[in-house]
Amino acid sequence: MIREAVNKEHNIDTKVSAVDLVTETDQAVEKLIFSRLLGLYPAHASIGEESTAGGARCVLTDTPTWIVDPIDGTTNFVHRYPNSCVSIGLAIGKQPAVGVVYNPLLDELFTATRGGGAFLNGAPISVSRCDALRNALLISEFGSDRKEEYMNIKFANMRAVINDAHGLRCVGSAALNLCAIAAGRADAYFEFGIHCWDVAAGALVLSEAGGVVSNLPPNGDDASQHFAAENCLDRYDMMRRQVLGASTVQLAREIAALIKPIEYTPD
Ligand code: LIP
Repeated sequence: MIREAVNKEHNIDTKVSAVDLVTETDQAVEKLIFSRLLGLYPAHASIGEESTAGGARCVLTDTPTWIVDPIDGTTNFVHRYPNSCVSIGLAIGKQPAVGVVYNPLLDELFTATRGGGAFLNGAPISVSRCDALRNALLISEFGSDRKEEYMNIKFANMRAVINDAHGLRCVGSAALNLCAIAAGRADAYFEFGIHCWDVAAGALVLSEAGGVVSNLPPNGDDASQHFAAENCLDRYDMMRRQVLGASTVQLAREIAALIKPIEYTPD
């Protein structure tokens, strides 16, 4: 549906801000996914980007919950920049259990199950093992919130990491950013203002590929303590609207010590 729709004229609407875009394809894809999934699993709960925009409650409970972003990278989709995907996560007991991220334009399917590894088109993937900022390719995003105070922090964070890093990319899809780290195509990604549907699937893909997924330590806390545990996914709260994903604990720790978290109101 996305591949066919990308070259057609879009009916573009806006949501929370003038740059928070939605098209009829986002809505149609989400409807299709939920009708199939909830038809198969009627006792399960659901959280979807477009359902939430339409007024549905966005609450994560212990009930198995399908968390769906029908097009992650809607701005790319609207502009025909080939970096958008469908993101489907299943959380059980609030923990990511299944993650599926599909970029139909490049025909790339990332999958993961808890404890079962991570795959790209069926082949196992793993992170780069980069453990120092001076060797790292980074990804971050501005998101769709243009509030001056937060924009200043986002610019300052990018400024804080770029001197030492090999480079910094903004490519417009949180789920694909996490999968890029998982596949060793980049080494770390951080963003503030994302939602649970942007990260539910990609966080598991990255963790299963051997990477680190975490919230940021609150301002002033010691980053080295925060990243002491190897498996941070257990403690990752996807409702907190922030993510730091990295190939290694050492790299996550180095970045966390340089950037300032933004505490958005949780989902
Ligand atoms: C987008 C993200 C992107 C982020 C935007 C937005 P959408 O998702 O994946 O990385 O910067 O704020 O959340 O709106 O295209 O599904």
